[in-house]
Amino acid sequence: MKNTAFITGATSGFGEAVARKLSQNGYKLVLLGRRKDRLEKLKNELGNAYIINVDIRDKNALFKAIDELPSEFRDIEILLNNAGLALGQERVMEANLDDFETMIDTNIKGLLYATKAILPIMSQRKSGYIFNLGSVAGAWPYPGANVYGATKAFVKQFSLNLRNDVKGENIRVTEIAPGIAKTEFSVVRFKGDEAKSDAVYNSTKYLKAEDIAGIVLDCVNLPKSVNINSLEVMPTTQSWAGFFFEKE
Ligand code: NDP
Ligand code: 8X3
Repeated sequence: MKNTAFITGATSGFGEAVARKLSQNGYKLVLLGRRKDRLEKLKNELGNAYIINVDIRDKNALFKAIDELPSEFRDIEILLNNAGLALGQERVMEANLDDFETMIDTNIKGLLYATKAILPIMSQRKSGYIFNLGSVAGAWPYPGANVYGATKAFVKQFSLNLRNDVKGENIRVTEIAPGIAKTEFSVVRFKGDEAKSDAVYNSTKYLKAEDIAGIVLDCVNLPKSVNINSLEVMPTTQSWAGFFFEKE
């Protein structure tokens, strides 16, 4: 049995797929998310897993849970900082300020809390691999991505800066920035509006969560002397729309 992989946002999408992939490859799992029923179902299916049923925005609960990890799950080798969301796609003028705060609190602050709580364990072990889920939206602007894209730009730059801080610690850091991928992402973004969510994926190809899980495993299996800093990945059918010019 290998060491432990700690996965935030393990109840669906990328997190769930990475949990399955790493479990199949012999890793023990710590599964974090808010939907307890899903965490329990996954744990029962995969075995050798420990559940942390907290909201990642709850700093105290998160630190306490990590502090109280059973000894057999404290050998954390992989951290997948994945819990995150977009809410809405309106212009800043029409968008909801609470949604902005939720994205900032989850995508930025939640990721920081998990990193800060788990890094000392990796430093002590002098071994680890941190994956941070960014997005193409962190590098490429598109209408309505305003705050979501900005949170992912934070993830990109924080990941690069973190590499400086872990010098000498034998800890790898990779930002994975996916393009369009069919998960629960759009249902969440459009607050349960299935028609709007389906329209995102209609008549086009998209990444599957398993594609990202495969990439995570490929990175993990690279020689420990190799660090992929940033990895932007799109379906072959996705590219850029170009600049927009207002015409007089
Ligand atoms: P999903 O909606 O399928 O999964 C999101 C996961 O994050 C869920 O497990 C959810 O669990 C968890 N989560 C959200 N908020 C919280 C919270 N406050 N506390 C704890 N867990 C939370 O989407 P994806 O799998 O697509 O998204 C995963 C990551 O990938 C996100 O960071 C997203 O921004 C990013 N991404 C997604 C892309 C896409 O097109 N799908 C493309 C690029 C990046 P629960 O609700 O049970 O708490
Ligand atoms: C999710 C991908 O293009 O919807 O981060 O922002 S996108």
